[in-house]
Amino acid sequence: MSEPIVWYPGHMAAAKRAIINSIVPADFVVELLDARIPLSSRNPDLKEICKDKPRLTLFTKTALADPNRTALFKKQIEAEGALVIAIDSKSGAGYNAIAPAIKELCKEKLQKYADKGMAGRKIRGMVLGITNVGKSTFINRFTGTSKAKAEDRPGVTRSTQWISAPGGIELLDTPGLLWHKFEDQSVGEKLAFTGAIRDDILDITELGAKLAVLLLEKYPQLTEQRYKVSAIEGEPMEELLERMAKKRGFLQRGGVADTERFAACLLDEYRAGKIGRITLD
Ligand SMILES: Nc1nc2c(ncn2[C@@H]2O[C@H](COP(=O)(O)OP(=O)(O)O)[C@@H](O)[C@H]2O)c(=O)[nH]1
Ligand SMILES: [Mg+2]
Repeated sequence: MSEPIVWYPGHMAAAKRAIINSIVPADFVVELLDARIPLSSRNPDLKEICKDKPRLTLFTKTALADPNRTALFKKQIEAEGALVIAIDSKSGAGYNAIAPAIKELCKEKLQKYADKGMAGRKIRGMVLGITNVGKSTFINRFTGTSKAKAEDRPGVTRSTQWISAPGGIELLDTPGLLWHKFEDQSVGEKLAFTGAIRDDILDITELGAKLAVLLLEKYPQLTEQRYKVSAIEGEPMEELLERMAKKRGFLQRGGVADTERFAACLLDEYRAGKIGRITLD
């Protein structure tokens, strides 16, 4: 058995403390979930961090996710009483609904400001979510600026200043938060597949093999179409990866499958949405 993925470096603990401190002046919280793993990308600490602040939940990267699953998970989270909007920050899908939803969430506060003759006062929202979920990209698109730093590499957001959006809304970018123990190992793995955990601390070959198994199980048609292999019952995952590498022509000298290079390629292609619209939760 492989070691479970546990990733909670010191800067994550510091980030959590910083967020708990800076949430005080926020009027509301925007929670970002990756539509490809809406449950696994949910931070169970968020309730503790947000306390009773009104919360808007956004599903990001919906263009990469299975639309049927997105609709299903949206309903499921809405059933808990949350306000959920599915967006994609590349196309801008869903963006029109965001400002009205924030105003609705902060209705009482806005009314209070109006009653006190402070109608122009801005409402402030803190943007929270795991590394790489799309926080900076969302803030930049929503505010029409490029002040939040979007990075392909996880773990690089630096906490900055409140950024103004049209309509009297201000947003604060935050560093990505992961949590200490993934209650179930598959959560850690899914975070790694989608790119929320830095690759350089992981065994890429093993990760690629696990992703190959999961893809064939959940989306056999899309996976067979792209990689020209189908599942063989009882086959060890290393052998599946070897077959896939060979099919793709990833060979080392002597005709041995280059599984490490193929694993990296599989992860890249999954993350880029090249296999199709796939949700892993
Ligand atoms: N397709 C797609 N890619 C996105 C979306 N949002 C963010 N990304 C990409 O995901 C990566 C991480 O985004 P970033 O905003 O830096 O995430 P952060 O760590 O949460 O701030 C970048 O490569 C973005 O271009 C989205 O809605 N759709
Ligand atoms: Mg960021």
